[in-house]
Amino acid sequence: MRVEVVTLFPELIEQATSHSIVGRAQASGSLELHCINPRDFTSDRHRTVDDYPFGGGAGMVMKPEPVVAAIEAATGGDPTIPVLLTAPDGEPFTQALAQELASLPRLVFVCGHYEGIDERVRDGWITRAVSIGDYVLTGGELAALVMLDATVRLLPGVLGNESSAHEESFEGGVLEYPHYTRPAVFRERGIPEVLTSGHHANVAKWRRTQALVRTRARRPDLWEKLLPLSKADQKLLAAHDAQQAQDEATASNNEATASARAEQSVRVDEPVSNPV
Ligand code: 6GU
Repeated sequence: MRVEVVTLFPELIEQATSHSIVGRAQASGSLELHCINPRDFTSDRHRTVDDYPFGGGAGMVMKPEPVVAAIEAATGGDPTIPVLLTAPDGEPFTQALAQELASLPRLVFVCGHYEGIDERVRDGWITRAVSIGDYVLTGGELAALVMLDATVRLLPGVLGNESSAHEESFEGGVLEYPHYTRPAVFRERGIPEVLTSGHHANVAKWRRTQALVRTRARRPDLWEKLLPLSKADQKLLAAHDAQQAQDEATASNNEATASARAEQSVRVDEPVSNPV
């Protein structure tokens, strides 16, 4: 996959993509990444890329000429290459969009800056605007990096273990199950027994149960979309909830017993008042 990033801060993109998995994806040829700086497409002495907003108001707006020239350099004028603008008012970036992007041979990210980009650029040269969440960043570079990272890890051969891209949170609409590694006891904390049982089917059931329970507890929005559950999932969840209820009953019973014992021992220890 070939990706062009139109950015006023190419060093930020280059630095962040030169390490780890995205760095390796470039070294192996799975990803070809280029940065294009709108500042290189200015013709004035100050290499001006922004200007005051028509109508007044706070902040600066990115001038259309250098950005469009940079986009045209990025696409080479090929109108079939999607051009994504990072913008807080864009459509939400999701795992599904990452999958879609990962299937493309080429892609251009345009990193918005200052108060925004001249609306005519959006109208004429942007395929879609995308946001990474409901908060405002100082610039689009970190958002583009987030989207690029989520996309690149889905490219064939980029992750060592092909299944790890598919077992994770959001694939299949559930959060991921908990993970443990050695030592089996860390600072008096053990691990779920099933994981050392060697019983692969039970491990798979436990993991699926944990994924379901976590999704229900932490992400009611995802949970709603998961309903109705399959018969198999219903069974796992019912067994989990029954066990949980039993554990809670046992715990509260133990607590009652302990406090009754404590009560009794207090009575025994109480100084006996002198009989009249
Ligand atoms: Cl894509 N850009 C900016 N500037 N802020 C954001 C964003 C994008 N997504 C969330 N906040």
